[in-house]
Amino acid sequence: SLTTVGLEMINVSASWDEGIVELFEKIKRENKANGHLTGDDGLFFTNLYVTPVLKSINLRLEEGMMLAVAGSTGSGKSSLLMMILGELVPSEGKIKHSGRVSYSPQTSWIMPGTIRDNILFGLTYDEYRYTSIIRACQLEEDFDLLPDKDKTPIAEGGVTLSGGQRARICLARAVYKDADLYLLDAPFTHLDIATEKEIFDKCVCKLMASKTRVVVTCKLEHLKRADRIILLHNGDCYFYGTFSELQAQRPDFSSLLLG
Ligand code: TTP
Repeated sequence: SLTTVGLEMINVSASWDEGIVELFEKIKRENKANGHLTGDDGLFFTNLYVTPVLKSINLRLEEGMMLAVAGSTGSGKSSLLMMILGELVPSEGKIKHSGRVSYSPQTSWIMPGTIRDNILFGLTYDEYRYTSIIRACQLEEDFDLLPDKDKTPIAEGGVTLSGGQRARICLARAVYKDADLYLLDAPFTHLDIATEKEIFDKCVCKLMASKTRVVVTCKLEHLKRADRIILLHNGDCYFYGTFSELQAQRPDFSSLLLG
């Protein structure tokens, strides 16, 4: 076919155990050096993390598609994103994507500087691009209330931002970066339902319409508008496909979306 692959996973499995074992060994060495007893703490880590965090994941997105990653807490949604980022290396299978990735983590972070610095994050200011993004992320009204608008310094000596403002600034930063693939991990935390709905529609669906997107979300409205949905359950792919296929094949799916 003529379509280009935006993201593909073929039979991918992974576990976090190696990292955890490494970390544990480091803690053990440090404790030993400090003269602390460690006992059998190692068993705790091994039992918890030795099982794969993701098992036999298959998916294929064409360029410009939106994938919704859903599933209950601890089901592996963030881990799936870490795997695309290369932070979690698959023990089996193959991942393909076209290269430049922009990632918005679940926990928003702000560096010292102005709000604008936090969005541009070292990139040059393009007025049109910047304005469309802050509009789509519903940040304009917030800026109007600040003494120096988006040139207001944040962190030490500057204004304190709300959780929702931080979340929207981090989303704007991820969207401003020019990439082939956008990974948005639960970008709507701390936002009220109306703001979430607006930003999902204006930013994720419309402004980013031509971008390949992977969005962690459990909202029914978001799943409906995604091109593909992956529903994880304890690291297994409980479902992969379109929303109508989800309704037909997994009529009980909503019980897995809570949390
Ligand atoms: P997550 O991938 O964080 O699961 P999730 O994103 O679905 O959960 P939530 O909705 O609560 O954010 O975790 C799956 C398992 O992987 C869990 O046992 C914790 C483990 N894990 C690590 O060990 N290291 C990591 O960096 C991450 C992200 C997860």
